[in-house]
Amino acid sequence: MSDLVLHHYNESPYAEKIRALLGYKGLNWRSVIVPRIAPKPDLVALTAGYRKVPVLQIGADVFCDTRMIALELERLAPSPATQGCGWNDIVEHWVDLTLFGKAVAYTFGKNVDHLPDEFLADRAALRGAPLNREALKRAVPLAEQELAINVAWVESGLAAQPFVNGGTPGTGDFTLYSTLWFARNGRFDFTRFPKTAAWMERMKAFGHGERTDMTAEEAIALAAANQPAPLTYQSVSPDVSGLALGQLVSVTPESLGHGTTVEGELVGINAERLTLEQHNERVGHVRVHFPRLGYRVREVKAS
Ligand SMILES: N[C@@H](CCC(=O)N[C@@H](CS)C(=O)NCC(=O)O)C(=O)O
Repeated sequence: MSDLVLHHYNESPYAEKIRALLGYKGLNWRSVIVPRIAPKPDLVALTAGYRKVPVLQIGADVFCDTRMIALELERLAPSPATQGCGWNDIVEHWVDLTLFGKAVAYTFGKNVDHLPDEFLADRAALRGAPLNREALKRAVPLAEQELAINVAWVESGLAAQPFVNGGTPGTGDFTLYSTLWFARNGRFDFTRFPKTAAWMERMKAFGHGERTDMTAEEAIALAAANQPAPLTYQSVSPDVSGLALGQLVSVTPESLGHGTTVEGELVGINAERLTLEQHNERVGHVRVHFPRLGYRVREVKAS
């Protein structure tokens, strides 16, 4: 049975990034389905409060954010490699900051009549700003136009090479693929972009690896039965920002993170990642790992 437990839901594009990466690396995994909206009591018991998906659990270690998960998967299964080329970071950054928002505006706008009120209220809370059905519908033509301009860049890039990364796919390919997969689920027309459409078929052909269902209770029992593994990286303490091991810190996603700050004792930190330790009755001691990129970390001062 696989040690890898992915907490996710099927419709999530960021989860699709990791499912496709698991497929490319030929890994087996266990699947725990998380609700699409808060409350998510089982997930947050494991994550110190982080509610987004996907989350990867290995025993009593919990990896939040696809960048962190991709780093861990590369460590566990270095071949075929997906990290190491500088363009991957640039592509991921462009997708996360620019393209993803356009794909969401397009797909949500197209499907808004099928989205329940509770879903829109939940996402509005994450944005810290209201979401209005009519405004979402009105945003579709512009989002479609902007998506098309961005996909045209991809189309010209893919004229020269089979993958964004070159001859084989890198993390940039997986991030871009999952965002365009989401737009395709919103019926974005890729027939205008044959090279991109063919690349998407190549990415899809990697599959998802072998997936076995697991309940949230089983995942929590697994965490409770294990101790966190020794850290696999060297901490730099204090780091350049002055944060030091042993401090109580808060971690907040930079985007769509309204009301989602988590806190814990800092037990590992360097320029790439950080680790919080937390304890609760349901899961015992767990370590929660975050990337530095995309998160604001602050010391929590005792009041
Ligand atoms: N930077 C995060 C983004 C994750 C993210 O935004 N996930 C979406 C689903 S695709 C989410 O969690 N939305 C709110 C929710 O499901 O509660 C990552 O790379 O994992």
